Amino acid sequence: MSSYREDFPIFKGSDVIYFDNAATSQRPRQVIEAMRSFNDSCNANPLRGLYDWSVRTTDAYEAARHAVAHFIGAERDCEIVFTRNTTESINLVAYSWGLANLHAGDEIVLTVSEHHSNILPWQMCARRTGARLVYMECEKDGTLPASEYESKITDRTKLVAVAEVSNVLGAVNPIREIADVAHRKGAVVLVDGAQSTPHMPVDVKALGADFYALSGHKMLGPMGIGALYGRIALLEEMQPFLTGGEMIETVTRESATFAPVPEKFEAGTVNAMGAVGLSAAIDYLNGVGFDTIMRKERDLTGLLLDRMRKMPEVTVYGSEDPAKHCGIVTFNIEGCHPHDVASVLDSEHICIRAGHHCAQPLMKYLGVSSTARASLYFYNTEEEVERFADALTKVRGWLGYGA
Ligand code: 7TS
Repeated sequence: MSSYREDFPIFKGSDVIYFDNAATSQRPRQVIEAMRSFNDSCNANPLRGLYDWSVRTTDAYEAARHAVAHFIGAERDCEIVFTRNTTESINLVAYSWGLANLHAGDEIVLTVSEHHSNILPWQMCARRTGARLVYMECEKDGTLPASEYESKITDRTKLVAVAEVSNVLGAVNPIREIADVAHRKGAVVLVDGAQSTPHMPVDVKALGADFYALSGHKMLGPMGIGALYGRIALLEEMQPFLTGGEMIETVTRESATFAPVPEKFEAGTVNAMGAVGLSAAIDYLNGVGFDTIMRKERDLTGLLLDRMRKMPEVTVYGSEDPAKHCGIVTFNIEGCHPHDVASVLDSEHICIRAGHHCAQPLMKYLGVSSTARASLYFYNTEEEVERFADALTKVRGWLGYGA
């Protein structure tokens, strides 16, 4: 029994096996308590009030910004813009930076394994500016060969937008190497960190990221809070994405001047309680430590892959090496639709994901229309993996295909 599991109220007295952590993680008591304490002690509209509760809300919100900056190695707190999630962070860059800086003939380089959140905003930019999308192809296990980024990032490249970790294969992209090539060509690098911040230490400076997007709900925090890191020089020259209250300096009937970053990008009332929750999630992750998180995920994934290798009807996608999965195990069972696999496992109180995982170009590349996906996190247990593997051996029988 993992002692970490006991920190998560949702598992108390429950036999549910939650293996959909790549979609959203669960929240420990410490996060829930931090949000409750904020709610019960000082909830008010931040940034505008001059009374104690509003000032304390503002302080808590700015402390959370500092926590995120420190967590991902940003030099300055103002390089962190709070958003709703990774999707909004990437859209902010697409609308504010992309539409202003991309032109006909420019190229935006992506990988074929991107989540739709890191494809659609660039399709929009390409449509509206005349820029072109160029895809780097990965190997079947998700590895991105150096020849891809060395050949596809060229003098025409203005932006390279890549996920640090694939949400389907769990493969980690060589961001530093990609960024070095991109910067040599004068391109800007956006990193989608939705699947990396929950699993590994991140240092945006060491990675060479110019922009870095993350979601709180995938790293033990609440839904509705995410962040965008942007290099200060880039953020300062960008126009706002959304406009309205709290992001201005002065407004006349005809025009406005904007507040400095990051307020320029945080129009309207912000999600202060979400930020407090995200900050508590960061404290919790740091308390467990990424060494422990990575070791536990590797051990659990290794156990699951060992069990699955003994099931000839099961095809696993991704690396043979459990350390290269970030807890994500994507698979199919011969003759069974992944939706049926997920539904029948649900009746055993096992939560997994099935479908295209918002990565249809990757599905096409892998030659499948959909897959099942179990995604583990450090609070899962060996016992859960064994119960899940036992259930997998029975899926074909339950679905009427014989044992
Ligand atoms: N990028 C990656 C790599 C992701 O895995 C996801 C969500 C997103 C972006 C979007 O994150 P959001 O918080 O803005 O929604 N991935 C998944 C998933 O794999 N299953 O459900 C959501």
